[in-house]
Amino acid sequence: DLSSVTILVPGKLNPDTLDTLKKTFDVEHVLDRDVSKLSQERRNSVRGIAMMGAVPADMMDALPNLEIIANFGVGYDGVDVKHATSKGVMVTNTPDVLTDEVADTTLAILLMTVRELYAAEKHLREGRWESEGNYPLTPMTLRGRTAGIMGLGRIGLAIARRLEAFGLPIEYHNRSERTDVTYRYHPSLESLASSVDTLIIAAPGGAATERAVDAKVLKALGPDGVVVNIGRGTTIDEPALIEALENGTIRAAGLDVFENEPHVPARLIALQNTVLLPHVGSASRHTRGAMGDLVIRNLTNWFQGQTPVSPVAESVKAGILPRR
Ligand code: 8YV
Repeated sequence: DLSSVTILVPGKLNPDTLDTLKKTFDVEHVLDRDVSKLSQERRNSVRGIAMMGAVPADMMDALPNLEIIANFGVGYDGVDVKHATSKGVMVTNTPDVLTDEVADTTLAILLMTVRELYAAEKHLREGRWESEGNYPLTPMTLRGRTAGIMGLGRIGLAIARRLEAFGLPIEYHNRSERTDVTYRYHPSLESLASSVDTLIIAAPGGAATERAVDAKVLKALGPDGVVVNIGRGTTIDEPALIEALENGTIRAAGLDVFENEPHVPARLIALQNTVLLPHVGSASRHTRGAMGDLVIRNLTNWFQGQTPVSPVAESVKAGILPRR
């Protein structure tokens, strides 16, 4: 009987997902994420977590009967998976269901950035087309560009397919070379950056790529360089990016993610050669709904003694199984 299984929701969650969860499970919603203020008895009863954002080690340690963490999102850099794995706690995420949405958004950001579509739209809305005339011709174009993808996973590949349709040559950097694509592989990010002029970041984030896109990489990308980031803000050295945009080391950037969300540095906002979006890559009702359904299916499966639909690689590797 799932209604006797307690699921902790620390912080905000998609409202439809929260509603469905409440209809299925016994939900403890701790909006300020402070689990320590729950009674010991209540903490003991928690067997699952449904969340977006972060689950640090101390939150897991405060819940002695925790079995599963169901992350709302494909990226789970906020979850201390190493700690979860060491405790035999399953972690699931929401791959696939958001791939096309995020790839669509990426192409939109790229076009907005190189063709100044936001500024051009503003020109019309402010009545300047009629009063001043045409919006100036854009110095940048997608024509003749070469795309370099950092992180050729599911989302990176969906972006690559779209870029192919746009006629762009594609190269990539990944943890390891893929055997199922013919795109040129670069074993280092700097090598990729020096070979292309359009760097698209679709890497998952986390310690391994923290601030990997640094001053050296940006310099290698060069003065016509465009950076698009739809992965994680932590993958870019944000102060170095701001420098590079201010002094012309690169040309422009389109960013959906930032180092310290929802804070966006004022210097970044002051720049005209940036397109800045509030982490909307997957943010349609359709796709967030599908992600929520997957979170719930992962939890439902688990508490019915089955394997979850989408366990993360670390949990699979560790052979973590339901407890019944
Ligand atoms: C999530 C995301 O909605 O899937 C991801 O990794 O970044 C977004 O799609 C986000 O994690 C929750 O706010």
